[in-house]
Amino acid sequence: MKPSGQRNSIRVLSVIPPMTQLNTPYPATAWLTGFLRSRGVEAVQEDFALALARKLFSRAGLEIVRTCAEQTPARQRTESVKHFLAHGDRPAATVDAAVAFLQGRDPTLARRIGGRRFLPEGPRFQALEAFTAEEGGDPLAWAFGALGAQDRAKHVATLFLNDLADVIRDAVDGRFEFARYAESLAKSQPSFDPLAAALAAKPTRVEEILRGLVREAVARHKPDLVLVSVPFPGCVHGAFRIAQAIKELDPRIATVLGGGFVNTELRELSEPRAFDFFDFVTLDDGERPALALVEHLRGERSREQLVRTFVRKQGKVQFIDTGEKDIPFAETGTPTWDGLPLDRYISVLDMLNPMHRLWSDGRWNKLAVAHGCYWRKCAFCDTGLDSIARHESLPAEALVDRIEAAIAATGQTGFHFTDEAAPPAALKALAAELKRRKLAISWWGNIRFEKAFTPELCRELAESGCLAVSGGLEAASDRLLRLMNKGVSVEQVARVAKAFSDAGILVHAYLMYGFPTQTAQETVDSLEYVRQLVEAGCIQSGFFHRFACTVHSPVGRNPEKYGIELLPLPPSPFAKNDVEFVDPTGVDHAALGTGLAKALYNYMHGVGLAADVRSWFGFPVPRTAVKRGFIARAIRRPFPGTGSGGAIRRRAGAPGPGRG
Ligand code: B12
Ligand code: SF4
Repeated sequence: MKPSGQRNSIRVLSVIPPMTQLNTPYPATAWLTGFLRSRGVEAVQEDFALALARKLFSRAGLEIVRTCAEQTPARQRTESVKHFLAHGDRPAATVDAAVAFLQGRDPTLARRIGGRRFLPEGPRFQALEAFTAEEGGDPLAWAFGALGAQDRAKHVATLFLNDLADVIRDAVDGRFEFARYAESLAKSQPSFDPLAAALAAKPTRVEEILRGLVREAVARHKPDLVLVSVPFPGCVHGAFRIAQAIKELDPRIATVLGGGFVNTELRELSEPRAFDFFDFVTLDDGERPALALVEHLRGERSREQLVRTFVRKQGKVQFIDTGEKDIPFAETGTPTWDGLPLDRYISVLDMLNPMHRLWSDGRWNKLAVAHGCYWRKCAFCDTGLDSIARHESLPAEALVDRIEAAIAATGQTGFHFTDEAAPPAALKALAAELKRRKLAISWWGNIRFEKAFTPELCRELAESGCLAVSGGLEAASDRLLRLMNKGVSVEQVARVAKAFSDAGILVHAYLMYGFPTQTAQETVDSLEYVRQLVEAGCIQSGFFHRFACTVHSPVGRNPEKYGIELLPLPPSPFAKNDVEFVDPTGVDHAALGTGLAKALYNYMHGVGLAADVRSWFGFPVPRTAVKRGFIARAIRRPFPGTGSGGAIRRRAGAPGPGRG
């Protein structure tokens, strides 16, 4: 680190690097800024992901893109680039209007955009044509019906931005990509070499724009300490470019790296070159480590007294941790959105999956009902991480205080609870407190399909503003659910999901395939369960993820217990997370995955529900062993906890309700 000297007043700037979602700010800077302010620290924030997107998706931005596209040799021009150039001035002439529409600032443009004569169309629109034949010539009617003009236009404008993003990727910067939900992640980068090489290269035009934004922000805020948050692997490169730009401007500004990616993948960091960009790298919740850093820079704490922080000392990476306890969740303060341009976030509608839609469409205030997961036992999950393992609840009064403060600050009443699994007792208390204060909000988040979610509680949650819940049905097989210690059965999921659906709450199921020892028969059966769940109105949305073994999960720590053998990890001074394994079952999961995705996509649109599940795979698979009507019978049985509510009270605050 280049010492910044002792300063009494430390100004902290927290930043979100590109690319995160554009519809709403990623919450880390809001939480950290809110906390630091509550401790009297001068703290501000910037969202570079949004700022970069706004610069690029503008008339001026597209002029730059066009110059790069024209400079691309003709034979290297992709379809997207060719379309873009063929449209001449039209993309630049219409982009500001399309963005203003997606920001909700010009809703009357919906009819023109929805009419599909206004925005130029590139390859991304080809997917729509697949539906033309079925819908009598209107490819969007199947999704949005005759009405839904706003949604229809949102989808068209999103496809337009997707086309432009492809052009930027193909002609300007190969790394540029919208943040999207993916079935599985790109493998972690064990070596720092590719990142070091990319950072040593001349900045692309996209990176130049980012550097310009960094320069402006540093000039505006004059920070002493910059906290760079990296929630996902897709933000790593942007984060390092930001730190590089800061260090070039003023090496005395201390730079810190933290966030979900770091907490998950950099726990064993030993790569000294990372510290050419960052002075500090912290693990897990940021409140305590950031406060310690502020105190350090003020000269009130030595470097040896930092909390969960990697530093470089004499060329070697050293982990420093005084072992001080985290700030209790109830004392982390209320997030602040101050400084973020809340009316400029860009809602997109590119996935017609209803739950993914909530993730990328609309402005949601992000809070959590509790810290960590109260169950923390699932074998595939990173239960070794503090963000899951440390369960701490928050009294409903305190949560609703935060909700009220967020509404007052943002003027918006939509909430996404970012919990891994919000506890039923806490949600019940939340609903009661919202009712008591007569506070009208909308909210959604992750839950577990616990029996405690009785039809009665689901109705109370719906009344309190719950729009949607997502929860794990995972491999949808009772043998595998037991093996993975999920604590629910298929039957229980069906009944709880139905209770939510009957209350008018959208239900999304996280599904998994390729779990250790999963057979082709079990995969086919899981699809049959899913088919029946959709048919019976238990779930309206779902997504099949390919199982990935991580070093922090029970499977990664005890592979033999799950019948697999881990392949040795390459030496990894940098990121470490996924680990390859050999499953003696030898099933071709990749091939099965294609059929699962196709089937589920169609089911969510009410298509193909009557067909034999084997028909989705395109190659011979076993006939399902699941009885027809299994789910229909399960949901007819009386709900065990109906009307009691007592089961929930008994469990209040207790970790891990009993299994199934
Ligand atoms: C809610 C959630 C989602 C939601 C919403 C995401 C969003 N954009 O808002 C949805 C479901 C959409 C989602 C999607 C994905 N997610 Co997600 N998600 C979460 C979850 C459960 C909570 C995130 C959250 O909002 N937390 C609240 C904020 C405030 O916490 P935080 O960012 O961690 O910040 C705290 C600390 O990390 C620290 N901190 C943060 N930044 C900094 C910076 C500095 C300098 C310091 C000192 C401290 C610090 O302080 C903060 C306050 O304590 C986390 C797991 C978890 N429990 O954290 C996974 C997690 C972030 N997701 C993850 C992943 C992989 C994804 C996907 C890529 C999955 C996929 N297959 O597509 C996508 C990416 C989507 C995208 N690009 O936007 C991983 C990332 C791990 C990794 N390998 O990098 C996580 C960590 C889960 C995990 N362990 O596997 N996700
Ligand atoms: S319920 Fe969710 S967060 Fe909790 S251990 Fe299981 S998978 Fe992990």
